[in-house]
Formats: sequence, structure tokens, C-alpha cells
Amino acid sequence: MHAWYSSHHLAHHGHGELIGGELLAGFELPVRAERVRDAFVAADLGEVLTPADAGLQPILAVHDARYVAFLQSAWAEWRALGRTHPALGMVWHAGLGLPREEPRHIEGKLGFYSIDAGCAIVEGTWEAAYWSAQCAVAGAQSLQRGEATALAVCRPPGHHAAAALMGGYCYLNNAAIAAQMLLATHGPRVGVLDIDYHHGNGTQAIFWQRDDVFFTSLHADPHDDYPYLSGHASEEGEGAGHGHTLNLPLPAGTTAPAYLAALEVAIDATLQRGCRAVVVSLGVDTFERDPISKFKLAMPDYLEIGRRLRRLRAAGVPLLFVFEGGYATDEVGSNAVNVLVGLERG
Ligand code: Q9C
Ligand code: ZN
Repeated sequence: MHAWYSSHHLAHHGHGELIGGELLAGFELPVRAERVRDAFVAADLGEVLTPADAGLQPILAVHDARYVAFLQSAWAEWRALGRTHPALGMVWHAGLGLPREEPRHIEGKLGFYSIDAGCAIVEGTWEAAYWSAQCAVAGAQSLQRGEATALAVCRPPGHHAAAALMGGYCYLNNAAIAAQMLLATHGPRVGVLDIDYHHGNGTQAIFWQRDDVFFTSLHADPHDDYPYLSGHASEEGEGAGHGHTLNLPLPAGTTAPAYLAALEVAIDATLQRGCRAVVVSLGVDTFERDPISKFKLAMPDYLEIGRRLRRLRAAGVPLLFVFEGGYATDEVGSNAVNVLVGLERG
């Protein structure tokens, strides 16, 4: 198996995060991706490769061109106001239900293209987000060449980003970009299995009205945790997409037995929908010592998650793992890579 990693992610750094109304040091740190890469090497699972530049096309197959242009120019527009600190929006549509028109002012644009204040933009944000997406693209190409498994060490993460919205540390939806690519070779249907602690609201939104991508997600009950506004079991997709979204919210304090039971439900549903390739949004913020989460998975549980995923492999379904959340920096690498170890070695 190959892991796709780009050091460009290091350019996205130096921003804080609004936590409970205070601007504090953020949790989404460069060391996270370094740890995942290091753990992949230490586990001797395969080679770490640097993605080629596949350009904007695979990104634009998922994201609006105006949004992508905003991401590319946001820092320069912010700097033009004389500001050198990270850019952060303060104004949101918040469901007024009124027509949307792109503002000219960067402060307006930051809000226009955000679901929350979780996405500061610094000088290197576009560079990092672009290459994070290229890791996912290269991972999808691994599967397209016939490989059974690949890992995209994406940073920044992606599953909270929608077609024209950033949020929750995410700018480009790496998993959605890969799933969209895989449709060309593994259609008519591919799956996205999101096991990050938080609901993959951006991915859900992107495929909400579509029947070619089956989205299923295990996450904290949104009544009690971020992203609060989506991820309920009642959300099943709309129009042609009805029945192609499956949310499995779980309560605070969830441990392995309930978690693995929900994972089996998600795997069953993915097989039942006839998905011929699956993108796993691999967040390990379900860990008991994660600083922002309330599930209680222990280190060996990640091996077991991988073992359970063998059922997809046995059905001939290739798997692309796309790194999402996970903020316990000492264990994030082992936890993410243990999923792959459980899958490969049982
Ligand atoms: N007290 C990902 O894991 N802040 N994003 C939540 C809860 C935002 C998480 C604060 C968390 C975003 C990719
Ligand atoms: Zn998360």
C-alpha cells in the first residue's frame, strides 16, 4: 500500500482558533500529519510517495469555481488591508433563506464562504489545502490503477467543507474529490464511510441530492456536539439522493462495543448499496484522550476497526483512506495507522 503525503501542508500554520469565545492556540496542528506519516513508515506498510500535480480539474469537479478563486486570493486581499494576522470571518448567512451574492470586501467573502469561524486563512493556507487535495487525488489514482488500498495523509482535513463553504478546519473536501474521481472508474456507485468523531456535513451536503455516492457517517450526536446543525439519523438525502445518506449518531462516552456495532451497520449499508469503491474519511478524534471529543475508543480499538473493514475488502471493494481529524498528537499517528494494520494483518 502507498501513503500519499506532501510537505506543503506545513505552510498552513500559525493561526489560533476561537474556542468557547476565546482565541486560543488551535488543535489542528502541522505535527498531526507528520505523526501519521511517521507511523505509516514505522509500521512498514509500504512507501510514502509525493503526489504529482493533477491541477485544479479534480477540485473543480466538486467545488464552485468562485469559491476556489476566493481561497486562492483571500490572503492577498486580507494583506491588502494591511493585516498580517490570520484572516477570519465574522458574518454568516445562517439560513436567512435569501438570495446570495458574493461580497466584494474580503471580510464579507470570508463569511459568505464559511459555515463557522473554524477556518482561519494564513499565507500558506491555499498551498496546503491544494496539496492536501492532491494527496487525495493521488490516492484515488492508486485505486484506479487497481490497488486495493491507499492512504492519503491529507492536512488540512476536508469533510466539513462543502461545494462553496469552508468550516471546521476544512477548506477543500478531499474525500469528496476522491469519491467523485472514483465514479469514473468504479461507478455507478461509490461509498464514503466517515468515521471521524464529527459529522461529515460538507461531504453530506455535496452528495445530498445524488444517488451515485452513498454517504454514511458515525459521529457524535449533533444535539450535543459540533457541528450541531446536521448529522441526525433523520437526514437521509433528498430527491434522487433519498436513501443515499445514512447517519449513525452516537452518544457521548461511546466505547468500542456500540461503536463497532454501528460500524457494522454502516458496512452492511455500503455493501447493500453496491458501492464498488469506498473512501474512508479517517478521523481518529474518537480516541479516549482526544482533547476536543467525547468518545472513548482505546488504542487497540483502531486495529479492530481495520479488521471489521476486511469485510469490504473480501467483497472486492478497494478502500482509500483519507485522513481527517484526530488531535491527540502523541497517539494520532498510531491510531490512524492501526486501522490500516488491522485491515492488512488482521
Ligand atoms: N467544543 C475535524 O475534526 N470545534 N474538525 C469544535 C467543540 C470545531 C473538527 C469545538 C471542530 C472541528 C476535521
Ligand atoms: Zn473531527
